[in-house]
Amino acid sequence: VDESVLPRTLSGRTLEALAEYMKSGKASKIVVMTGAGISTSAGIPDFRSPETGLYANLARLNLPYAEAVFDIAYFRENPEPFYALAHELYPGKFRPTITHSFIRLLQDKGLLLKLFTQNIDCLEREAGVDDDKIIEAHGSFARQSCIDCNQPYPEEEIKRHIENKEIPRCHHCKGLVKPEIVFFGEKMPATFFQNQSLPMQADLCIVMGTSLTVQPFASLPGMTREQTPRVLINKERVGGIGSGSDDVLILGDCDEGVKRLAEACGWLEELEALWAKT
Ligand code: CNA
Repeated sequence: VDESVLPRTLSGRTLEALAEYMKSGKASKIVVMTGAGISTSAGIPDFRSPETGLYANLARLNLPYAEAVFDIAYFRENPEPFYALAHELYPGKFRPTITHSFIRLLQDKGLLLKLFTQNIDCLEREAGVDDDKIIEAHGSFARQSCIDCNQPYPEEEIKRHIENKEIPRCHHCKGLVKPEIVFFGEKMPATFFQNQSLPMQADLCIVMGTSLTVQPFASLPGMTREQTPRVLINKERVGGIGSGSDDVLILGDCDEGVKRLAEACGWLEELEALWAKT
């Protein structure tokens, strides 16, 4: 952090000062922004890590190039690889992390203004974050529809098809059905654009587990007001967070960072109990 810049809202750019701010009740409209890093400890690989990432492990699907698995033009011609992957990633196989439960805790305390996530794994939902609090910027497995006539498709049916390694077809037009994950060549959900200026209303911004490299999501932390504290809980410093007057860096594993923050707020027992029930 730039030591020459004095904090304007916090008493210091430390975890303790942040906790003091949160405990004082001044952080009552928190926006949280998350990415693949909050789900790696649940066992879901990120996409791009050279050895462990999903793309590195797609050879068996005989794709022309790894990203084709999420390419809408490719999917139209050959939906099998995506469905093979969906079989592995479909919600229900992974348990939310304590970081997911932390977001739920903020909601339970009435402090969560909105969660913006890039994740498609639905673990925030499984941790109990309400649908109306979540903006899934890149879509998710939460809904599915026909790629031709857009007709919604029942969840129990897609679940059964994915389990049985079958490809679901629209009941109305026989078109291909796809979970509403945003593929390359598709528009982002309208709810993202409707809510992207919401961080301006926040009194705290928490960014966790993202490299902040994918636009327009990466611009969200910059939408907060200048004096609004921003905290980055991540393995590495990203997105220029740390240069603002009230930026706090909690670098390292996000589950550990979240536990430290919860402890400083006096919420650790409550958080652990909530997670244990998940
Ligand atoms: P990314 O580009 O892979 O960045 C992940 C970030 O998290 C990096 O900065 C890592 O250092 C950091 N990180 C990884 N593990 C931890 C950890 N345990 N504790 C703290 N930090 C950690 O992922 P982004 O989400 O930023 O990239 C956006 C893409 C990835 C979106 O389109 C997602 O849909 C997509 N994705 C989602 C999932 C999922 O739904 N779980 C999985 C893989 C990729």
